[in-house]
Amino acid sequence: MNKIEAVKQILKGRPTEPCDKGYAFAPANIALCKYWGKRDEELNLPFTSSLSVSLGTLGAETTVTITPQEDRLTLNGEAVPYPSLIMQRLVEYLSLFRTSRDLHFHVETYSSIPLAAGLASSASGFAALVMALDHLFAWTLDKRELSILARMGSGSASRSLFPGFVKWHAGIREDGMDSYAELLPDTWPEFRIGLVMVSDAKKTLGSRPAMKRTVETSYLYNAWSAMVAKDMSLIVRAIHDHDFHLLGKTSESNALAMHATMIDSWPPILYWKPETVTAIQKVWKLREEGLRLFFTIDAGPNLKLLFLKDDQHIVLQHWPEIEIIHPFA
Ligand code: 2P0
Repeated sequence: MNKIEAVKQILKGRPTEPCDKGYAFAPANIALCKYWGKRDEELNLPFTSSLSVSLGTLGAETTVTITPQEDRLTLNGEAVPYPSLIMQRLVEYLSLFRTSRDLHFHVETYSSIPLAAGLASSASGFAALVMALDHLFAWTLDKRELSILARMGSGSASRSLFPGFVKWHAGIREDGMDSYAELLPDTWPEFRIGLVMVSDAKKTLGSRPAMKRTVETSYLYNAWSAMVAKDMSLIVRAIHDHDFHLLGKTSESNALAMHATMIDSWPPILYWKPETVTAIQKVWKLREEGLRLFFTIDAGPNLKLLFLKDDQHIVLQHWPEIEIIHPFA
């Protein structure tokens, strides 16, 4: 099935005339059990399920209106020019929802994600966009359907429709109708994330081609799905029991295993800088000294520290410059 058919299936019988304006907010998210590798690149269907925590008020606020001539994107108050990769991806996505050839959209987005913080903005961007479109057309889709539509913009966007802990079910169907995210009922107000910036340089390889290369060439990737199945059940249990040690340990080891599959690819993929390794070793040393501190790393060089409220002052002594996120504030 292609994207157009999948969108048609979801929007069957829904209104096709836009109202004046659609608005939505969606949070950014960080995966504790990672999504890495697609079984279908067109629909962004993953091989494995993943689990994330949303970042509270950090994310994208998007307004969509109708405009003549061509689609426009205004990002944090500035018009994004054609041609650019971001416009190309946006126009291609918006075309899935064009109910007539001369219908065009003006997408205005404000992102509160700290610039260059090494957080993916595509997740909150596509999630906010799809909810704003739902509002614009008055589709009144449920979260499962919205998650499926967001996933077709960017896989991790499927998880950005909810606050808190979110599980994206990989699904097994070819049409992807069982590949969507759901909110876990548990909250954890003491949970904290610290963003350690070791580099704000633009990455040389995007996560899309990096995932593809890993799937095609990594020998270790064969072990990834078994690892995810085990990690997923441990993380769900840790969240439910508020077992921070189990959560931190499993998330850190899951992130390291994902990077191992990249290093094992050919040509090898290594997002880390020397400063990444220095920061990893600093976490390990502090942990040996008794601090309850773990990390996760996405497709980039920066660390996301995982800790609890009670240890925030100690973490700040060691990293005075970091931004601290309260996912449940
Ligand atoms: C994640 N990442 O679970 C993983 C961990 C990066 C490392 O999801 O191709 O931008 O749009 O589906 O969602 C980044 O990949 O990829 C990502 P597409 P996406 O958060």
